Amino acid sequence: MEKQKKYCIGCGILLQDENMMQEGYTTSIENDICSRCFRMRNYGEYQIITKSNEDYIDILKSVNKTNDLVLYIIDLLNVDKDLTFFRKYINNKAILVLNKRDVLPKSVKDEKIIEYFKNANLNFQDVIVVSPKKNYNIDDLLFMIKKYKTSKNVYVVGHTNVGKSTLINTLMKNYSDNDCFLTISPLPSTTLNKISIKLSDDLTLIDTPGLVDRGNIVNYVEPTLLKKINPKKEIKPKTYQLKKGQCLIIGNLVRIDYVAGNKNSFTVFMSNDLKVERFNLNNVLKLKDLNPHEMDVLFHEDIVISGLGFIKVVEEAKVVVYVDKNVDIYTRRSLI
Ligand SMILES: Nc1nc2c(ncn2[C@@H]2O[C@H](COP(=O)(O)OP(=O)(O)OP(=O)(O)O)[C@@H](O)[C@H]2O)c(=O)[nH]1
Ligand SMILES: [Mg+2]
Repeated sequence: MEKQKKYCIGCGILLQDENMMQEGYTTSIENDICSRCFRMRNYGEYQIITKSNEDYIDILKSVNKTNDLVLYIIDLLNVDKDLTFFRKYINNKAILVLNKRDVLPKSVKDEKIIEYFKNANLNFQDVIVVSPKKNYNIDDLLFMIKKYKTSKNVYVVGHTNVGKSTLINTLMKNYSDNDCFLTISPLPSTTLNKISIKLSDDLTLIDTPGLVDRGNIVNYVEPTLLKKINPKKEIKPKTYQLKKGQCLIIGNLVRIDYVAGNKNSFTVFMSNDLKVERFNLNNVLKLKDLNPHEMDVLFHEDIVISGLGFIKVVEEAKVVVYVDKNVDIYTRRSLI
């Protein structure tokens, strides 16, 4: 008789008890979770699995074939470089959920953040700012879901690490008696498959694996450093008045040389645990062996260092940014 297929309730992988070296291994098929999820939850031991982004695109295509509502999740500290990417694949009705509100300063108004995304004309039914970690705006989100859903099923999609599984766990904790044990972690590719979670008789949330951003710094730092990079608390922005010829060094990971422009203001929005230092650029050689990237920053733009956060620059500036060669850096209109 053929064995019945069973999937991990933490990450969605097909469970198997035959090969320890392969995905989905569990000591006994009686278990509900795989060994990888078990170790992440109980010991904080993380094991990176590299998922191909074709799988992610296949998932988007399969969601597109349904008529179901989609929650598109964005991490406010790591806003996608290309916001239109999602719409290349998904025509469904969708709500834009701006997640991890708690890490941006309280002084920034939600309306201002929402306005930024509404101006991008991305064709969402609605836009909402939330923080599942702080249980912020989750009631309003559920209200929106009920208002716009087209069937029982609601898909939760977005890049890896934006907090999709955390959001579903929080919705379930708040509004359902059913158990929900989605595994969450600070590493990319935690969720490996679609997972349906029944919140009530007329609402099922479907978690999905996220798109891995190869340019995100989390792929290139030691797991121990991840804790420092991922802000746990509200970011206290650090402002520096810089003159041409000065530089900022951030957490021994990034160096920004200000090479041309008038007296200028640089505000760093990154984890409080990352030390920021200012030097005269001729006096220090630190991090100069990293890949240099010359950039022209326009009036009121941010310099984004993928996975770390951003630096708001007020006036026009020419800068040289030194960072690991794989990490994506770019400018965008100031978020806040
Ligand atoms: N500060 C903050 N961190 C959050 C919040 N929600 C999730 N996180 C953190 O973000 C990281 C990723 O969370 P996950 O829920 O695993 O993200 P995901 O989108 O499911 O990731 P994949 O399964 O890899 O696609 C974890 O370290 C979470 O603790 C939030 O509201 N605020
Ligand atoms: Mg997940």
